[in-house]
Amino acid sequence: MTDLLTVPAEPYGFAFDPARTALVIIDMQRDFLEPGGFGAMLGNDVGQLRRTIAPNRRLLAAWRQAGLLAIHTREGHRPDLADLPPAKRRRGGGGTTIGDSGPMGRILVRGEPGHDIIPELAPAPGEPVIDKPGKGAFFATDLHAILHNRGIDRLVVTGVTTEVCVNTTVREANDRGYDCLVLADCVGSYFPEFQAMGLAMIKAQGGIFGFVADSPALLASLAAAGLIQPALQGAA
Ligand code: C5J
Repeated sequence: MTDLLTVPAEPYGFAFDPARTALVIIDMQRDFLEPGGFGAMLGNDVGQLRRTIAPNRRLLAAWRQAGLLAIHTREGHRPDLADLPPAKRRRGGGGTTIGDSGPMGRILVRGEPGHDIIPELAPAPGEPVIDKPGKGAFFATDLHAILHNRGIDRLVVTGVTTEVCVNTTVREANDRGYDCLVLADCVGSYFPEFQAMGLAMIKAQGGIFGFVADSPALLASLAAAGLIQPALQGAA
């Protein structure tokens, strides 16, 4: 077994065995992040999410170089919307909603352009992609089975949005026995106050849901262990 590494984090250091740790990148989808997508159409400032692209790219490149498991998720529904709860469809303040035509195809429907992961973070062959109908990545998916079968007990969680799908996934993971490290510079919210609170809630009360650090701290620990080239710590 690989020695445990420790990343300086809040509320205290996050110890992990890289071979038993997966990077889970949540919902870095075009409709959430791109200027012409559904999120922008609703009037959100996608810049708040786009600032996470460069650090996620850096992290993913390092993670791959270290030969570790990276998993991608996408929020979306079947084209017939049979897996879309009426309550989820109803909510959203009226107007254009899930399943309707949007600027990048039908909103949050699998197979539509807006449902795709942004090209900057496209999954590599062999990296699992989890299509999830809910906010959490464990609900109605095979994520837990995939992690369990690979002996994974720690997660590094990044993606969007901090207070919705990232928080929900971390809480689901916590209840299933995983330790989660959330990287503050690699998660984003359209709302700065939710970004701050979303992170504060995870690390509160001695890490009630998990740990929070920045990606350079994790990259430094991988480099110190010789798992990545030191150059990758700063490469975009
Ligand atoms: C939302 C998500 N915000 N990925 N989805 O509806 O956080």
